[in-house]
Amino acid sequence: MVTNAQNPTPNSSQGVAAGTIARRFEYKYSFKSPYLAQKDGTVPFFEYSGNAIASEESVRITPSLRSQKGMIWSRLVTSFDWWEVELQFRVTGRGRIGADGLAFWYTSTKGFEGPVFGSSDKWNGLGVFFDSFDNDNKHNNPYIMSMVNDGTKAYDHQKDGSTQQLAGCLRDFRNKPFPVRAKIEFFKNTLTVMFHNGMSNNEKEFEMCMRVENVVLPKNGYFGISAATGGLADDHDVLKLSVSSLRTLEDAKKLDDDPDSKKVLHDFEEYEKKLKEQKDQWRKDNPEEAAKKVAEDDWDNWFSEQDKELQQIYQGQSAMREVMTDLHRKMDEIITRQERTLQLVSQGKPQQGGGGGQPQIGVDTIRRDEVNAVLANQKEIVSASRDIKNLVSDIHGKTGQLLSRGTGSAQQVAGGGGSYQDQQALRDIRDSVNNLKKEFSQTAQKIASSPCPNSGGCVSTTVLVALLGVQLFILISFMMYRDGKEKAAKKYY
Ligand SMILES: [Ca+2]
Ligand SMILES: [Ca+2]
Repeated sequence: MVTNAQNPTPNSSQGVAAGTIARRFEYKYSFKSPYLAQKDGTVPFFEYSGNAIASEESVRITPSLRSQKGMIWSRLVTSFDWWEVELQFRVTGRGRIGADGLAFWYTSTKGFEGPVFGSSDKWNGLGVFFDSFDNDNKHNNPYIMSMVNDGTKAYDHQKDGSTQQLAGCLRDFRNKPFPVRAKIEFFKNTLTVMFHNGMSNNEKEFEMCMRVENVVLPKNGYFGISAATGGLADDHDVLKLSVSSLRTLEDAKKLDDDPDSKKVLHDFEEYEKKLKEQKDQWRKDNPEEAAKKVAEDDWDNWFSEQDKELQQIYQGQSAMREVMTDLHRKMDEIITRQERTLQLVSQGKPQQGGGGGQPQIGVDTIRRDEVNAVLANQKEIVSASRDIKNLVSDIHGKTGQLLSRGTGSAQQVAGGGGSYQDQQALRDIRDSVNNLKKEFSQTAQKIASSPCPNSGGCVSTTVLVALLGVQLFILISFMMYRDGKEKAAKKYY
């Protein structure tokens, strides 16, 4: 939908301070599922080539066959300076390792078929690469990186562009239960890439991948997505490319008064109407598929019956994550408060008054009992994290058992489903995760209610880091378990 220029979005997870920018959806540079492609296979305002195929659901940039290349480019060159792009895609393959990867482009001219993730080299502008295959054997793929080129540099494939990158982050984007997402924002020469790992469909779970200042890109350009496969192959499916132009509030106001802008809005409404008519017609023609589509929108239907336990684990993880984010925010608040207090204390340094030798301290002093309270609180948190540690090693042990049993009993248990013991162990893991969740919320509450008036005594960042580590650990344990199970399952094919 159109976000009107005068309504800045309250999204605070963005790189640029919220409330100071206005977004406007640019439909002529965007596509999204469902009803992405028209009946004749065209995608409005876009052109695709190579091995790319567009359907109502997505644009398959490459199918999972060897040596494929595909791309899709916006037909129009941009007419705005700053923008934000939300990209939603899936990279799926049967192997533990896939190739080659997917690239997002903003370049002064459209790319053509070439060696850089399906598109041409020596581009002028920005490339954000989702690089699946580890060419330089540094064990650091899948990797997300950005590279700016002025039209002279050749991408160093053998080194995964490691010496040419602007910035990057190590994130796995293959074979996720939900589509992964990236928000690529370019505002006032600052490039920000946020990434959503597709472990849930929770909008809030974007995390920072990179933020680079003083980035210079061509003033006008084309948006494109390309992908390639090599000896190994993945399906590269793009479900959504949503472009919004960004403006300062002042510029947005100016635009609002512009009669041309009103026309754009009117055109968009017309376009939306036409699209809706097409959708209604499609629903009438395909009532069964339409019903299926409604069902797919429901979270529950994303998982099969056997995967219900998995779903619970995902949901548990998601809830834990939210608590952690909350904790993090509270820690930030506490740190700010501490800094302020510190300042106050240093301003109110002992003054040698004429009366006695009694030093006067600023208004906000620390009393002994407060210090004691803080210390006690900290001790409690440390013991809580010790409990969490024990729980995690417990989970680890169970996962190990499960793994060995998974490979051992695979011969008897046909094609997945899992034995009774597997289910029991899974249930144990789930219970442990739930316990952990409870612990986290308790810890969060404790921190929130803690009297934390002054410097020195508060929860150290080490505790927070430890908590984050624990979270990571569970994820890894779970992955190990899942991989083990997958391996066992593969023996039947
Ligand atoms: Ca690579
Ligand atoms: Ca690499």
